[in-house]
Amino acid sequence: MSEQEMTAKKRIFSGIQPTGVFTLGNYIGAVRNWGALQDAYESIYCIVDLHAITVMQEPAKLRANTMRAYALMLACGIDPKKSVAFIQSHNPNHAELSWVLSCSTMFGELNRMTQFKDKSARHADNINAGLFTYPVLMAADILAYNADLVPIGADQKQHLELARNIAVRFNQRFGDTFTVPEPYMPKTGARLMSLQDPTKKMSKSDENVNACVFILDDKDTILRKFRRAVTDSESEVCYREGKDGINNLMTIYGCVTGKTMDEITAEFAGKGYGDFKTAVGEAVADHLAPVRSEFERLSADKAYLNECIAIGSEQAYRMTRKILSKVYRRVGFTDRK
Ligand code: AQP
Repeated sequence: MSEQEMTAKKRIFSGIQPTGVFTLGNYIGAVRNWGALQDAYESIYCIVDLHAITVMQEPAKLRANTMRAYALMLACGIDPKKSVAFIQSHNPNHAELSWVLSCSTMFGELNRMTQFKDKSARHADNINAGLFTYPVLMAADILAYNADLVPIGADQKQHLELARNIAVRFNQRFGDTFTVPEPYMPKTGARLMSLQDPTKKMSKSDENVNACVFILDDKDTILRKFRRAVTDSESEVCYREGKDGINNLMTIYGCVTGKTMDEITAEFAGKGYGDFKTAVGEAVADHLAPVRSEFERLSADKAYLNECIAIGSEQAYRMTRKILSKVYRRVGFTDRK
């Protein structure tokens, strides 16, 4: 892409944690849209390993998971020739900007974040300061690129709102510096729910493996997980309040087939939940099959992956250095000679 073409386009930024194989929720809520948006936007996507260590990680496993997440990101459709695709810790500007922004973020704001409350309840033995300041680092990730748009699932909406507030506050105090980013959420599938507890979001770190479909699961596993999905004691496939399990399965089926809720209801009229669950499993497995085979192909080519990571990290560093220098001047730091 030429320099001119790049600057004419709006900028998009998003990231995903290497805390495990991506779930169907991560894929439908976020990563699938990244690929779809990369022609229309100047796109920057990264594996956010700095965020991952806010919960306990085993170092060797984190390293392997980060490489796997990078390969998965490409397998989901991110083309490193069209997008800047890199690993967050390879660009130190994220962490540097995060410190400056943390001094423009109020304790009370961070204390209201629901993800902090959820994660500190789940990791009561490790409520570290990084878990608390996670949203500031996320703001730095986005603002360091002056991104216009951030594709996210619904669970990240509150964090994005905070990033916007931080940008506005900084701009008011120090003069126009940051673009105030907008969220980009899919119309359906912004919040896929656990298959075992449909009142909880589907999460890759869920201890119950039957709660999520991972995008590398084989067909039999996918079918089994959907057959075991928790539903209700009725038998009618229709989208209605109180039918959380069926609503979630209908959303998933709609996202992978493009069918509307009315079409799905008509298709399964008079059929039981068993038939419906099998159909959802089949449709998801078929939808994910090309991602799985592309992942296998890419994983066998470590040299290619390492080259893409190196190029992406260098591009990301260059894009953010200018903004960081501007921030340093604005807050009153002396020039580095
Ligand atoms: N269930 C979901 N439905 C729709 N979108 C989702 N996302 C996550 N879960 C769902 C979106 O995926 C992107 C990447 O998420 P992340 O890895 O940065 O962190 P997360 O939101 O905390 O996702 P997980 O899977 O729940 O990770 P763990 O278990 O490690 O905390 C984000 O855009 C997110 O909105």
